Amino acid sequence: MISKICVIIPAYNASGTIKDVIKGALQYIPHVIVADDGSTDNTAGIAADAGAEVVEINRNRGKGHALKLLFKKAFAEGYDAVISIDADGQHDPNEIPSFIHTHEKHTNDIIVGSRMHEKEKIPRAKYNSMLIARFYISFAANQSIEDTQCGFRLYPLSLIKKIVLTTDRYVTETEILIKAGDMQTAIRFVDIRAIYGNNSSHLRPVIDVAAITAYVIFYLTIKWYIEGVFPDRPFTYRQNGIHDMLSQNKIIIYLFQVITVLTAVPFSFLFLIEYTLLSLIIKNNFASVRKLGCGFFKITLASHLLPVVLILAIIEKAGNIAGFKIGMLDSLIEKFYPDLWQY
Ligand SMILES: Nc1nc2c(ncn2[C@@H]2O[C@H](COP(=O)(O)OP(=O)(O)O)[C@@H](O)[C@H]2O)c(=O)[nH]1
Ligand SMILES: [Mg+2]
Repeated sequence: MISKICVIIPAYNASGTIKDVIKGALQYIPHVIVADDGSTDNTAGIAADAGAEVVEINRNRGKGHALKLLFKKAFAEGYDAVISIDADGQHDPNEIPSFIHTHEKHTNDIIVGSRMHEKEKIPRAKYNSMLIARFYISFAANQSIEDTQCGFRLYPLSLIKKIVLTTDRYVTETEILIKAGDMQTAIRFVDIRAIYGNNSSHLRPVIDVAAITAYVIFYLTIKWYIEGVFPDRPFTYRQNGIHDMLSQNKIIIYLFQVITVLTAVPFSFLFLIEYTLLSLIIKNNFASVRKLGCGFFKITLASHLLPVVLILAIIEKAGNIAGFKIGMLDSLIEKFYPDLWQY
């Protein structure tokens, strides 16, 4: 059976780029749906003129909310899968066929665009943060995910229906990868171009990055609690299971995230002990980590190094402004936050 696929674009103040993205996508896929997220420019009008169906959100609620709305809309219109693409021209619609080809072979899998093979085109600080994100998100998703931060993806909607999405803004895309991977879905990648022009990002470097980090730590803590006490349990996500139950109330999530983030570093020692000693009575606990053969030591070390990374990043940034290049951070990150699945 051939899937019915549409393209979805969450858009916010993208009047300068949205037309080319839509026209480009329509060359390969007959239907494009744009969610205009309370833009203050003419994004909606330009998108409609370019041939897209436009859903208007009256005030800005962020990428995650727009994506969830677009999933529902595409599902209601009878689509089996959606391809999401950014509105700001950072993704080349001419690469849509790669997603379709991979989807034809692997209908149930998520396919994510990867820019990691174009390292030299990605701003260095961004690339380093992509490596650290990959290190942790891959653990949560039980597999190596090449590029965890790319918004150019193909999602099968039957899979999306099985996941309860509890997060907002930029966190939702990470939540989807983690929960899908942690319920045994394969996450594949296709190489795409890394395009860093002069487009400005809406991502708030501190708030949005902190929100993603807090969510990943929160998820991993719960996952490793479960894996620590159950034998042979590498996959811990179930719809409406413990992960979703703990994420139902916004205040509880915030409190829980603050607590898990603050206690993450000391607790990683606890996990190390649980990993080593509890395994004497619980066979194959931490099944997802154990199969990598690296033990908990690498995770504990990487987590304790995070404050060092932060300090070094600040020193290097100050150094750059003062006109000299230090460059210690790159090798440190490549060494301590590797892709453990490639070993
Ligand atoms: N609906 C909606 N989409 C957004 C919003 N912010 C960003 N996006 C979408 O997400 C894409 C990536 O966001 P961007 O700010 O460029 O992040 P970056 O590329 O990671 O720096 C954009 O091209 C938009 O398509 C938002 O507030 N609402
Ligand atoms: Mg962008």
